[in-house]
Amino acid sequence: MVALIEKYKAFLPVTDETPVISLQEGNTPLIPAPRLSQRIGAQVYLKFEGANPTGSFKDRGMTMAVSKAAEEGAKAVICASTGNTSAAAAAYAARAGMKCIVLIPDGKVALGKLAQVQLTGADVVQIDGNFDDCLRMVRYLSDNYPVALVNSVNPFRIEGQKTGAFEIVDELGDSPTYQAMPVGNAGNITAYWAGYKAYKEAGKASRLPTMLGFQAAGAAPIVHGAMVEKPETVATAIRIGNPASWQKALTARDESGGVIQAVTDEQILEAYGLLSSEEGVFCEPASASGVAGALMLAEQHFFKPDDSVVCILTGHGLKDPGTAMSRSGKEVEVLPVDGENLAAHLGLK
Ligand code: AN7
Repeated sequence: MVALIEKYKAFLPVTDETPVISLQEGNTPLIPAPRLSQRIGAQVYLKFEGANPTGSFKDRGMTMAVSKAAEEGAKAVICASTGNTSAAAAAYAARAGMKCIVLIPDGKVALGKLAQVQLTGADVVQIDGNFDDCLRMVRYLSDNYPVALVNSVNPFRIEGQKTGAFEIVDELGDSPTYQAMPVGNAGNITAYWAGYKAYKEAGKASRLPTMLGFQAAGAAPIVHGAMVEKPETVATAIRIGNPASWQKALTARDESGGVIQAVTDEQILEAYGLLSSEEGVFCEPASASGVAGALMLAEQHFFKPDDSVVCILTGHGLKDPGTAMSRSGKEVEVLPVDGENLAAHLGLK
């Protein structure tokens, strides 16, 4: 195994002097999805970013951001987060021997993410506000105190996240026709678009994909063209009302001839369930919003049978056990140790 930074060195702003802080991130599976392909009427692949070391795509950006912070001599990093950024920052900071400070919105971070961060010993503070308030605070603190900001406003984060696009092209042999993904703070759509463009320029891809971004209906500032004061969605990872990379997301959309649309919580949960029950792939709710969006577009006969559609599943399902339990709507029963009774109960006889 080779660190992401080493593998894609030629496309990243690193030198031989850059210390590589790596957890062997990247190289995530691109899983063909036959049942979804049938539903959508195109060739659907799932880029399962949950397979990264901290369980989300954030590791791609964080290996870069923390390596560059180490190169610059930083002793501490700070981030605002809906959960996944903090899990990645805390892990890579631990690896680098740096202090990590995390600001999270009050009560809205999924349990798995909080558990990960807590065990690293990072300084975690809940803010009496939402993600956007947290981001304002970490900008203030990093502007005024000696601590490196590792949110995606840090350009090295975007650089690292471009590698997701590189891997897809390396595996498919070219860019897919479409890429569908969730949009929160809009760093990832910005990064993927930059990655595809860089690869095309280098002659590694012959074409660019059309970018399809999806926000949760209760947190869809880019779709509505207006900040959302109190964003709300079951997909807490993308509960963001004022995305930092707003303009860059519009550029990715417009240059690629794509769309950024809203999907409801019910559409997100429906796609989340289908991914699990029909494809055996367990992602977190926010990650399912790209698939929900592709399903919605398919209803309008948007895709052609030969189109390839890569859906980025940004985070692992284990990040948010609470939503999985409540969506299943089932209690696990306790029955006596009795073979015939079990057979009857399970419909085997
Ligand atoms: C699973 O962790 O913003 O549009 O603070 O965790 O690049 O923000 C997470 C975002 C999609 C949206 N899917 O990506 C954070 C945070 C998952 C996420 C997004 C996030 P961006």
